[in-house]
Amino acid sequence: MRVLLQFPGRGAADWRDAVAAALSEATLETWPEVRSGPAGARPDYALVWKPPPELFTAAAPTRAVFNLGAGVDALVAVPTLPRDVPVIRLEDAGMAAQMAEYATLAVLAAHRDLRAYAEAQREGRWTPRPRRAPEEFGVGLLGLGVLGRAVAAALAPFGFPLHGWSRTPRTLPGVTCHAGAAELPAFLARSRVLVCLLPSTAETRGLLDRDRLALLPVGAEVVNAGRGDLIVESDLLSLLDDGRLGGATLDVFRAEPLPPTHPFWHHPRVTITPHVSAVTDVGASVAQVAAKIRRLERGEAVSGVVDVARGY
Ligand code: NDP
Ligand code: OXD
Repeated sequence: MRVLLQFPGRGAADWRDAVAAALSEATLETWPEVRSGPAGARPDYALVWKPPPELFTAAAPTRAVFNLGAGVDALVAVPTLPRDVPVIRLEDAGMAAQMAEYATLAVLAAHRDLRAYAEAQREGRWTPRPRRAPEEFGVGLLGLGVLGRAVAAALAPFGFPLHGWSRTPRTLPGVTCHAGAAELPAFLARSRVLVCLLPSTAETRGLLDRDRLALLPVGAEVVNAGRGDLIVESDLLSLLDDGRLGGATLDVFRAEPLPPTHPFWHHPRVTITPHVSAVTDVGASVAQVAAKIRRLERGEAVSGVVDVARGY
């Protein structure tokens, strides 16, 4: 079995070592090194993260493409992506627990008014604020996939009314589920904190524009850990500036790294993290990919197969 691994930047050696150990029976090649070797057989499997188009032109896999991340927006945008083999993404692989922590941190900070207390501290003001009952503080989960469901489970003990929104109707214990465009306004109106965990697709890009963000309760907090292009950034900024929205906790951005001159950097109501809400765990990811390759080799079905036309 031939496996081609491509992982850009820091961490490439860790991936190579982990794949070599987990799939010791495979002949492992790496991109771009494989390009300068003798032209050989096509790989059976390609394990990639944001691959360049030339990779599939030079070495299209015959069995499957594995995306070394949960979101496949960068991969499905590659024009040379083979259409005759399945594209398989990471499911959880150590990310769900991290995302649950990140979202819980942001929701609790919003519920306990930490932004207002930080401002009071900067001004040397001792200003207690009234307690807010959790049962009156709705939390909206935009996306009820692997990560959205983990966040729902983590938030359950705190007593916030939980609302969820997905493309297809879902049933989740303790979550009032909404689905489709028609149910989005009612969902947004109940979301005192909105946690965005949608993939970036043709349908979701720019979803959170001024009109939709304005449906959130006054003072709402927006938490985005899905993809930056779900939000129209200028609309978010103007709603923060005029006080319609209370704050934003942002892990993902249209341009990453966030450009130094971007107004988010110094906005008093914006908290920034550099796309670290759920980092890829090399060991868990490679173990998942290796297990799926073995299933495919036995002719068995695997989960996490991406609908490329749908975009996730
Ligand atoms: P899943 O595919 O498991 O879940 C996606 C969810 O989004 C599903 O509930 C799906 O609905 C819903 N959805 C998709 N399109 C629409 C739409 N048009 N309207 C309404 N709902 C929609 O993905 P994961 O939970 O594993 O990951 C979600 C995203 O999180 C990734 O795509 C990635 O962009 C991001 N991510 C960010 C990380 C970070 O560090 N910031 C780390 C990992 C992932 P349905 O249930 O009906 O299919
Ligand atoms: C992912 C990510 O999609 O790290 O896995 O954002």
